Amino acid sequence: MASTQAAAASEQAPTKNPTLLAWVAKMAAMTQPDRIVWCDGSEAEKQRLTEQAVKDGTLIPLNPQKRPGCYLHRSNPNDVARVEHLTFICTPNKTDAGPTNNWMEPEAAYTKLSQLFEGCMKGRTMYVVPYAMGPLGGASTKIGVELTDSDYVVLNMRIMTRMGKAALDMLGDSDDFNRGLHSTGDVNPDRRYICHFPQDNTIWSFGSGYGGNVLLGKKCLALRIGSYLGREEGWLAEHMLILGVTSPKGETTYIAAAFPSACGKTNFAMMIPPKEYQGWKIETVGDDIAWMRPGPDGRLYAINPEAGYFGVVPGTNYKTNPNAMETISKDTLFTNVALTPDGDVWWEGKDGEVPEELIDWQGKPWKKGSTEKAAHPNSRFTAPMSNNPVLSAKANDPQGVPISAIIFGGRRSNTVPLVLQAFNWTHGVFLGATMGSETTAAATGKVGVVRRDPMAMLPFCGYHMGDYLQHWLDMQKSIPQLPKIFQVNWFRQDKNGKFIWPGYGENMRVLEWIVNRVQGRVPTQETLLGWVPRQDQGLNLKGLDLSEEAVLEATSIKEDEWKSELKSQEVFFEQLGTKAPEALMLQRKLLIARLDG
Ligand code: TSX
Ligand code: MN
Repeated sequence: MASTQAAAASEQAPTKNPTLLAWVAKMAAMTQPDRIVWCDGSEAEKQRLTEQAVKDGTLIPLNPQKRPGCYLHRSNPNDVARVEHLTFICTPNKTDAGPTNNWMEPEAAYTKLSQLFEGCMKGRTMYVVPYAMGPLGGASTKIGVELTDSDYVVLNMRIMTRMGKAALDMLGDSDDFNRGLHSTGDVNPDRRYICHFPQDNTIWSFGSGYGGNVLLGKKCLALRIGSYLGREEGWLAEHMLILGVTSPKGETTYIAAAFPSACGKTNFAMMIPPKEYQGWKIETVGDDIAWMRPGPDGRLYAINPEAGYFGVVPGTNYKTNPNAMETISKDTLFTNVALTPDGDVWWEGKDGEVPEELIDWQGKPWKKGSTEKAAHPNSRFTAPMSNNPVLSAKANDPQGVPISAIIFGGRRSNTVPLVLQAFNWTHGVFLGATMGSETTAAATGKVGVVRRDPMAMLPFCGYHMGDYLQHWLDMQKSIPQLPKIFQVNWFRQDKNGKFIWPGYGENMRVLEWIVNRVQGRVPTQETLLGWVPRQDQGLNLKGLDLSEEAVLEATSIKEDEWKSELKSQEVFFEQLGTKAPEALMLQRKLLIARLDG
């Protein structure tokens, strides 16, 4: 049986790549699918798979007048988010994975998961999904092949990556591709594992059908395996949006920014400047992941390895993100949102009236006023980036864009001021390393607790966090024209718990200051924490309905808050043990000395 399948696999395969054929045959021998289908990424294939997914109930067609080309998918209610406790980095030594990752010994992991994969595709189809992370033909671009028994995964990968024949052509006969194996299995949380084998450039994912666990190009390859490869090869794989800001004079500055989840990365990447900024334009290169490497001119160049957006739906509306609303108006897959009687989708925080009646994300009738959420808080859209009205033309440029500034942000109700610039690269890495974000009601656990999330990479770093921070420090030597590093906080609150800074489009004022700083146009004020906007020649607040006290409060630096902040940072650094980089420990000491001095 196994050898018949191996023959079948190579017979219809649109490639002669011997490594790829042998691997597909081996995986098919283990999982024993009834059929093997090589995906070409064509329109005809999309139609065929969509029709089939509608027939088997995986997709519900939406009203073609209201949402042309859009479908709704409901995942198993036990399978609605990434599962960090079931995500493993499988390196020979536990210390290589570090204290912030779950670890399994590679052979033990292969053995354990082989038992789950054994025969799991009987009666099913195995899809072979070749895909490129990054613009086709780019030097930074990586090829992956995902074997999956889920048509939903294929249709999502088709949006999120450059999938099909083009990727296979780019691979040619090379053996340099990520080997991804996925089966939805029986969606049992007790038999769910997402295992990464960085040394083998391999990912095995079993027992889930949800986005981040199964769209292997995204968090698994582009961040966990990517960060590992980045360290080996001298580049950075980061959880960052990339945007271009163009001034009325036509000068474009490219910026990368890391924010933990629930801080509005997608909103920031698609932001519309306020009316006072006529002639300014923000364009999106990417909303989630940046791969950055030094370019021939000594600057740091970034590509967005993805081709689509897998964004959180609730809270998205024409006030918070009009460009996202346009992006998801057609050819979009919705997962776990509510269905309206007229075949449109609905979610908490959508514009307009709450409908009287809905079908909720679990497929049950829902009435206005219900205490249950109609859409799951982690419900998602999968939309092609080509739908984005402000997509940068550079999003498809294999060279990427030269990054002038890197921003680190977090959700902090106190302590961290609106914006500051790091004194230098090492200090900037310290700001990234000490990033923290307060938990929101949507997340599990307590509200308002600061979680350390260095560079927003805590769940996504594929090796030891201490080695990762050292790699960031080391990159200084290979980037002659270093980006300037900034820290921002849109989420500071007043005594009454009200957000002080209006955020959203008004963040353009902070962005303009950052642009002016990197272009060397404005003077600055030195503080204990870094350089901040001066009272004069600082932030442009023209037309902003915000009192002078509020601005002072949003930008204030309170020494007592920083003394407790440093204590809380210490807990994180202690976790890294001897791998906590010396240069960061010195930054910490300098800050303590400045505060005590
Ligand atoms: O995305 C956000 N950004 C960045 C936008 C470019 N959000 C949403 C975060 C959850 C995804 C924000 N929330 C931002 C922000 O800058 N700021 C805030 C906090 C805030 C919330 C509401 C108001 C002001 C600030 N104002 C009113 O509701 C009227
Ligand atoms: Mn993300």
